[in-house]
Amino acid sequence: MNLIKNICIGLCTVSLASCGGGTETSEQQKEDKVLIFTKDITIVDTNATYQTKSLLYNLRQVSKKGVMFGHDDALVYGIGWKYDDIPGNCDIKNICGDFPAVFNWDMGHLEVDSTMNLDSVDFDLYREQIVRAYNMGGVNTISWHLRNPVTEGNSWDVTDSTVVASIIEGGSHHELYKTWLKKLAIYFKSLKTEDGTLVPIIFRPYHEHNGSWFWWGEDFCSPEEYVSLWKMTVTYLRDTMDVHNVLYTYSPDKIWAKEDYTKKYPGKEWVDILGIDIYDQPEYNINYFEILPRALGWLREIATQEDKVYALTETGRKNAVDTTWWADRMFPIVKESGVAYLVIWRNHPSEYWAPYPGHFAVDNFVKFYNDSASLFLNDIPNMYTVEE
Ligand code: BMA
Repeated sequence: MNLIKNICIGLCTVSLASCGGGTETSEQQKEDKVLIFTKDITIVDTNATYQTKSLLYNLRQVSKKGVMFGHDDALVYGIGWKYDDIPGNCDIKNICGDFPAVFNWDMGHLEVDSTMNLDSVDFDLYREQIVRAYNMGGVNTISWHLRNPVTEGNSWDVTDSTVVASIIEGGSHHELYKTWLKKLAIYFKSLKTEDGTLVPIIFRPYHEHNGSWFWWGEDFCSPEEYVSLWKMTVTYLRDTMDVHNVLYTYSPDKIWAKEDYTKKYPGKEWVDILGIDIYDQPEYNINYFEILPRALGWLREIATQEDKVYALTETGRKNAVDTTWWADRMFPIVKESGVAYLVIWRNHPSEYWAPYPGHFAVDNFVKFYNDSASLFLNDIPNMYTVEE
């Protein structure tokens, strides 16, 4: 259905243009072009903005060239600094000379009207930095460690195992939950450049749902309930709130069998990017170097079948303790996998995932940076337009 609509609109308007009517605006021409480029791609929101559709198209193109490097909260704090003290600072830039290509931000606590997210970053500063990242040519991804709408605890509060059932249609907290989604929608629509262009974001709600550490996790909802929550979220943002600058990512945690990945998959029409979170956690007896290539192989097969771009949406070795991890252990596996990007979590004194100036793993990180397959900000094309 979506596909047919796309092809039709694309070809109809282009044929009019080629008649030389001369009345078409350049905006319309851009729109025509992106429709042609994306005509074979299923997108969750067929009314997504030109820049958002272009981003989806370009993620596919870039994944053929290399893997974009992403870092959480890269522009707002790092080891030994905060934006308020050193605006413009960035640990990654300081160790390799370039910014990440992908920036992750977490919306946790926006839903309860907090001025700061769960990691104490001001939401106005976040907005400014999301727009800045876009203006620099970077890609913005958004995670959401939201609070528990039933118990009022946090994302990790799993004391009530019926939260998902309570917030989907027919549930006791459904109306309340819609007010949370509304706040998210208003924030997403406020992400605009000076000329009013909406900044595209890649939204990754209800992640790691095959683990049981978040209230939306494996033990706390059935596949039907999870899928219903997913569809309700998309429908509310896209159709009720008219949010059109979003691509949607589905991202379970590590998997032990291929079918684990799709157990709660909402379907091809409801997901734009297939993600997976896999951490190197020897402290939990996790053999990352065995699990990672196997899981990414399955992800590639599923993504090929679904015709989706895919990504390693979270990975890392806590406190960067392995000196050869970046260039010699993790990246040789990831660069062969076909993922469009990988994201490393935040650099905070309580936990850091990337080296910083003076850290013993800097040399190995720079070796990773120098690998032609790792893509930092200066390595990526304009992600927000389509080119021949
Ligand atoms: C988690 C941890 C938390 C943090 C949250 C959101 O994985 O890093 O400390 O609050 O992400 O960034």
